[in-house]
Amino acid sequence: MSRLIIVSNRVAPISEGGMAAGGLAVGVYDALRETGGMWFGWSGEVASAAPASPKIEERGPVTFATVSLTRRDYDQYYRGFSNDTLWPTFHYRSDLTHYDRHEFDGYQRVNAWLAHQLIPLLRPDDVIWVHDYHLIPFAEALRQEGITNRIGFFLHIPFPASQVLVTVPPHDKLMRALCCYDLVGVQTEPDLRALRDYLEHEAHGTVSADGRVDAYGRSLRIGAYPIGIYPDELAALAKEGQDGRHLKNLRQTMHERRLIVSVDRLDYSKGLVERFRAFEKLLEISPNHRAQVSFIQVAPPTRSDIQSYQQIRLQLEAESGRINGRFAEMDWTPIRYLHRQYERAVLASLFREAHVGYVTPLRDGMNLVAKEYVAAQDPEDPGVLVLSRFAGAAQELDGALIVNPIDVQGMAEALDHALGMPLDERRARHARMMTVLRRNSVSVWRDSFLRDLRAVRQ
Ligand code: GDG
Repeated sequence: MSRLIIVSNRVAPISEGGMAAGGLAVGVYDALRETGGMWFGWSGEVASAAPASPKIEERGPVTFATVSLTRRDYDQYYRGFSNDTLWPTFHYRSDLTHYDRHEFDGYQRVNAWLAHQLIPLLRPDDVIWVHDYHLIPFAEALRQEGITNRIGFFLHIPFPASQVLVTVPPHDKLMRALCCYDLVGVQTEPDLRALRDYLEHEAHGTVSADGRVDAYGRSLRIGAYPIGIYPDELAALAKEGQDGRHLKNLRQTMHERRLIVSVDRLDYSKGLVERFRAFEKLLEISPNHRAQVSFIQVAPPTRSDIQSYQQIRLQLEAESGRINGRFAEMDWTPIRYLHRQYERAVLASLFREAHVGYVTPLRDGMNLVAKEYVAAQDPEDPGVLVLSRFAGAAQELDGALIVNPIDVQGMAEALDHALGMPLDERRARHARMMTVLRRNSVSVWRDSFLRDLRAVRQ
C-alpha cells in the first residue's frame, strides 16, 4: 500500500512507550505504524532563523520531519490568522475575531514555505493527509509546485454557516484553496451541510448527493467523518488509576460527596463561564445539593499569548471565587478550579470517579472529552453525561442529557436530573453510548477517511 504522510500544525510528541497525549495523535500514529510513513509539521519551537530543511527522526517505520518557526511566522500564521481569526470565526465568535491582512499574508506564506519543505521528502505515490484550519492552503501550495499526489484534508473544528464564514475577508481565497484537496472531511452532518451550502451558493459550484463537488474549476469529494477514541483502552486506563495517589487523595477530601467533572483547554469556545453559573444556579434552586456535591474543573492553559484567552482566564478566576465565596463552608469548596495539565491516566480515573460528566461547549467540532467520560465509566454503576447540543459529539451520544449551554437554568435542571437518575436508566444510557463509541472508534474514522482518499481518481 502507498506510504502515508500526515501533515499537521504540531507534530505530537510521542513518548517512549509509543503513546502520545491525545486520542487523535494516537489514532494517527497507529495508522503510520501500520503502513509506514511520515509525520510532518511544526516542532513547537520558535527560532531566530528558519531552518534550511526539516529535522528528521526515524522511529521504527515512522519518520518524524519537523521544522521550527521564526517569531514573525509564529505571530502571523499561528497566533494571528489561525488562532485569532479562523478559530473564533469557525466557533461562531465573530465578536472576538481580529483580522489583519498582514497576518493572512503570513498564513499563506508559511503554508507555502511548509509545503516547499515537504516536497523533497515526497515520493510519487505517497498519500498525503493534512489536518486542520492552520493548513487550509497547504494543498494549493503543493499543487502550485507541480505535486499531483492524492491529498486529503480533515477539519477538526466546526465548519461554520456561510453567513458566518463570509465575515472572514479572504473567505473566497480560503475556499478556493480548500478545493485543491481531493477529499475534504468534516466532523458531522451539520458541518457537511454548511460546507455544501457555501460551495453551492457562494462558490456557485455543484455538489452531488454522494459528495462529489465541482467548484472553482476543480473536482473533489466531501464527507463527514466523526472522530472517535479507543473506548476499551480508555476504560482500562480509567480502571487502573482507581488506586492511584491522586484518586486516593481526592476521595479523602470528598467525604462521600457526589462529584461533577469537566476537563477542557481553557478556551472561550468551551462555555466555562456559563457552566460555572449553571452550577451556581443548581446550588441556588436545589439547596439539598449544597455541601453534598463538588464540581472539579480541570482547565489546562492554552494560547495564553492571545488577549481573548487572557480575558477568559480572568473571568473564570473571578466567577469561581465569587461562587465559592457565596456558597463554601468551612469543610466544603463547591468549585475546585484547576488551571493545570494532568496525566492522561489521572484524567481517565477522575472521569470514572465522577457521577456527572459536564461537557457544555458553546461550539465544538466533536469534543473527545465527552466520549472519554463515557468510556471511562464502570458499566455496573455508570455516571451521567450532560452534553451541549453544540458539540459534534451530541450528534452521536443520544444517551446523554442534551443541553443548550446558553440556558443556565436548563443546565442546572439537567445537573439535578443527572444527580438523581436511577441506576437502571444510567446503565441503559451508558450501554447505548458505548455501542456507538465502539462502532465509531478512532480507527474507523481514520480507515474510512483513508479508504475514501485512496479511492479518489481511481
Ligand atoms: C479539537 C477540536 C475535536 C485535556 N486536558 C488534558 C488533556 N486533555 C485531552 C482530553 C482530550 C483532548 O485533550 C481534548 O480534545 P477535545 O476534543 O475535547 O478538544 P480540542 O482540544 O479543542 O480538540 C475538537 C478534536 O480536535 C479532535 O478532532 O474533538 O472539537 O476543538 O483527549 O482528554 N490531556 C492530558 N492532560 C490534560 O490536562 N493528558
